[in-house]
Amino acid sequence: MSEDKKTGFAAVIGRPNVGKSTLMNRIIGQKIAITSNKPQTTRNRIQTVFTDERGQIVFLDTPGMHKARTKLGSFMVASANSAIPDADVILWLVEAERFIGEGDISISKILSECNRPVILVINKCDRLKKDELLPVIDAFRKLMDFSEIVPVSALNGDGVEELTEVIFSHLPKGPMYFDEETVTDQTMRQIAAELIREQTLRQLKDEIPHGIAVNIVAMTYTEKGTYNIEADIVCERDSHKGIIIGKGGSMLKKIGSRARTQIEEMTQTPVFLKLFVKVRKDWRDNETFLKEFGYK
Ligand SMILES: Nc1nc2c(ncn2[C@@H]2O[C@H](COP(=O)(O)OP(=O)(O)OP(=O)(O)O)[C@@H](O)[C@H]2O)c(=O)[nH]1
Ligand SMILES: [Mg+2]
Repeated sequence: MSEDKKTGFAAVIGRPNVGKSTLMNRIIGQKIAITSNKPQTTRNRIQTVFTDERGQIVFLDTPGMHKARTKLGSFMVASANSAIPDADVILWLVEAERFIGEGDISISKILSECNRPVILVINKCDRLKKDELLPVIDAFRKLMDFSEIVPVSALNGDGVEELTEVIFSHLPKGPMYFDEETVTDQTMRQIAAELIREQTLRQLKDEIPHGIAVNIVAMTYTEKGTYNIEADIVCERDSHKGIIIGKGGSMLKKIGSRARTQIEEMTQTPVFLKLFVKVRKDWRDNETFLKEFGYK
């Protein structure tokens, strides 16, 4: 009987780069959200659905909470904040290794007033020695009251099943929100654009990838059973364009071939990918461009 199942929304909140998207991908067992070692990788709210015999958890992955310096940044922080009232339970993800900073204090202020159970998830525990965990727990406990505290490693999966059980224990009983086949609200086009942007984050250095947007111009399924994709990599300055293309086109080739492999894995279909690099000066502060690139 579906009435015996637990179902609800779990928002994954935290500072940039703490492993929110890695954790969500790990629990659902599929790569939907892109990840990188650079902060501010996720820019939109991404919904994914985990279903098993216990019920259904609808995860809301969010951009990292930070002090916004651009209109894109403000959009990202607003997206993260918007997930809180939509959730039945909040997962506040923190990094085991890092000291508590101003960012954590301001997140704790928001969450202590949200009237929802907050689970403190201490991630990246694979980097900690056993006796280093207790001081971390004590430090966060001083900030606010938590419903639960769960140490995990999103990277190797330690503690993730325990966390899933804890999330279910905080969800109400009720009918499922989605059928069992539903995994995400993201379209294939959106995921393809993100997989291309992921490679720009992974291959390019410094500030350049933060000023990149990817726009899928065309994505067609051909009679031969392949996908033909044309996409623009949009950057902020002429000088960035040259770096993205690289010597003799080498960087763009690398980004394209790695992104193609990832898109083929997702679609289980051969992919032909054509990439173009365009400049839209300071697009991160331009409302029209932000809308055009899906940040609205
Ligand atoms: N050692 C270790 N690294 C991890 C773990 N979880 C995530 N990472 C790494 O941390 C980095 C950031 O991971 P993301 O999942 O992109 O982090 P995020 O919180 O979604 O970041 P934003 O989207 O920028 O807010 C990546 O390099 C991950 O591989 C973990 O449990 N252990
Ligand atoms: Mg992320």
